[in-house]
Amino acid sequence: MKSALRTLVATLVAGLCAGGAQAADQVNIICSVQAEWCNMIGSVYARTTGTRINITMKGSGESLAQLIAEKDNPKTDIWFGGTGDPHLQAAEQGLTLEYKSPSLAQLYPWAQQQAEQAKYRTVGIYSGPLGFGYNPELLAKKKLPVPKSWADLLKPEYKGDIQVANPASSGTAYTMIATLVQLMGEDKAFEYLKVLHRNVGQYTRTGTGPIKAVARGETAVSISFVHDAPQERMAGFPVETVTPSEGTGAEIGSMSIIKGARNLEAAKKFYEWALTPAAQEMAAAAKQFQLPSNKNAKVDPNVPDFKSIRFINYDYAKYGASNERKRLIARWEKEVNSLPR
Ligand code: S7P
Repeated sequence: MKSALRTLVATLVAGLCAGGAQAADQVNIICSVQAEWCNMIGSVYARTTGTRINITMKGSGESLAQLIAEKDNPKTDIWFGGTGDPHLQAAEQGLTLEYKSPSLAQLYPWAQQQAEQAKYRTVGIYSGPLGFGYNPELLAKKKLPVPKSWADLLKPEYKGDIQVANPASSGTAYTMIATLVQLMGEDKAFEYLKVLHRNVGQYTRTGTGPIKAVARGETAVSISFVHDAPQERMAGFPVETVTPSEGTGAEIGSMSIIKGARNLEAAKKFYEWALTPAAQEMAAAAKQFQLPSNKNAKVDPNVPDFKSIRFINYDYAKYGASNERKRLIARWEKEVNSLPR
């Protein structure tokens, strides 16, 4: 792994030198992927370009809240990663800058479509399917079957054994609500969420919390992105994943330049670099297994096999719209989260 990283750094240095890249000042990044990936891109880019990289780590929902709070005096230049819906919402609210990358043609259609829908105020950098994480040892101990469908999660035997994040703070949990609404129709989805609520032991703040809890035996089942499991398995924890038989949604993890960025030119250089295959391959080097958006990036064998998953036709434009997102989260707070468990 170390020698692979050395080769990657050497390739990047060579590429940047050949392109005549100059050291820029600094880039302030809010990073919404996991810490290992944030740290790797930050330190590799800083070392190879001399740019000072300041990273703040936050989940997607919380990043959007920070950018709204900073609107009149932005302290952030780039928002890297996190579920696509809040990036679309930020675009719609004029928090992010229109920028049409010359590399767009190298990206998969879903990543280009994310950019077009946002009028080029964001771009897709990875994708990953929503599913369930489970701890096979804990399920066996509790004599519980592996849940295979959304319907299974409502069975009383899972009471208290399911974790999912709170959609008010988490883009992952919002992806779940939007997926269920598209799969079942809105009223049925809310009936579903009310019954699911009885089985939820804890709503976590961040989207990655539940699968970490599963891995550590704190809960048996989570609703999570399935690409977040291999890293836990590699650390020796017992965690498996499954995607629901009725169909599921996928995130388009995105990246945006902040409108009013104080380090705009440096931010654009970082943005271009982050779309290159070499930069995107760093996800797997940091044990993060989303599907990269650049068609030329190598796909690690741990990346979920999209062809074997039943996907809904997720309407990113509709569910990334500010009013829709706010309305669905408010409805969840009022009709679901207020109920006793
Ligand atoms: O890096 C793992 C991942 O699941 O976390 C991102 C996101 O920050 C989750 O945010 P929330 O805490 O708001 O749910 C995902 O985009 C990414 O795949």
